[in-house]
Amino acid sequence: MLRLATAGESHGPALVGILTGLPAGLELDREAIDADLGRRQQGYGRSPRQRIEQDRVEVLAGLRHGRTLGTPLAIVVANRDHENWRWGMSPWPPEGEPEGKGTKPVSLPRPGHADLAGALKFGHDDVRNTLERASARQTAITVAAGAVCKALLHELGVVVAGSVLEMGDVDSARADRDTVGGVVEVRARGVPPGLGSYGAKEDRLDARVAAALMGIQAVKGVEIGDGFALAGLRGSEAHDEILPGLRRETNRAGGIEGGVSNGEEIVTRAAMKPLPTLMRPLRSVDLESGEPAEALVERSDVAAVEALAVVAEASVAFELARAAREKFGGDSLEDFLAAHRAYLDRIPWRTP
Ligand code: EPS
Repeated sequence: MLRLATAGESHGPALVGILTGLPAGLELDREAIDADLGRRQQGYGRSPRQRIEQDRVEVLAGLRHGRTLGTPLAIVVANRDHENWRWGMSPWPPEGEPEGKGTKPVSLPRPGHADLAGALKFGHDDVRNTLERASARQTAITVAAGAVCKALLHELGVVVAGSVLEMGDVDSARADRDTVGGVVEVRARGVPPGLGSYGAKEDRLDARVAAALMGIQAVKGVEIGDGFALAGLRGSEAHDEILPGLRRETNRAGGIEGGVSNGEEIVTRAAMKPLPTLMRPLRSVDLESGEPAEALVERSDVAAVEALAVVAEASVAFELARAAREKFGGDSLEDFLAAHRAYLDRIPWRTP
């Protein structure tokens, strides 16, 4: 079973991930992983933070001479900005006088951020104890792990790609000290039919892909294939007829029927709300005094829609790799690929 456990605060020392369930013998390309980390940092509307960070993956375990060992893969992405938060984000009680950033407690929750709900839930007096982990900074590890999953999927001939479909006008939003959101799409080609299952709701591939996308910061809506538009159509207009050779002329289902991949391209979209840190803050309440106040203003992005496309791509790649590991198993890459080949030989399906 492929699993990813992660940890790390936005301005703490580093982001960490442990990926278990990879087969042995998978070749990883450090530059390909770093290239995806770099793609995530780009795009219109990013905060000046991205000039401080130059995300690179470090591997601490599970890899030898560029090939997986079949044991847990431990990955790290350092937070270069931690240098400016050494006192404020010190994991241990800090020594010396307070200096740098993060020394003063935050008590002004931002509407739309995890600030208020997180502070209430965990009983934090300092909202920073919530916002540091809730920050989308942690998506760097998702992308590094997703790049590893893309390498595995590549062995099956599967290609996953994210792109931006829509985004608000960053220039005018920045001038108005406001933020914008947008819509991204992820497509996956070469996915064999039969990933996921209708046997239980948690096994359904669409449910898993949707959960993975909804798990990304600021995502408020997800659809598979034509999604919400299908609700207004008749059945005769909504489904993808099956033609000789098991060919389809349409793909309104987005490559998943009954929670199982049907061999067509997987198509999914995610809607991102405008980011909640506004330079012209919304009304809030000071949690210390209980009095009306303006929400916290601190350095942030105007938009991160292009970054979301990369994070969504990585998240879908993880779910597809997980479903492929379940279906084809194998302790080594060779066994995994042999099972994939035997399956495709057995079913009446055009191979990619
Ligand atoms: C984020 C706030 C900003 C973003 C951050 C996500 O952080 P900072 O306050 O340090 O500028 O830059 O995203 C990243 C650091 C990143 O690498 O994506 C938030 O509140 O979610």
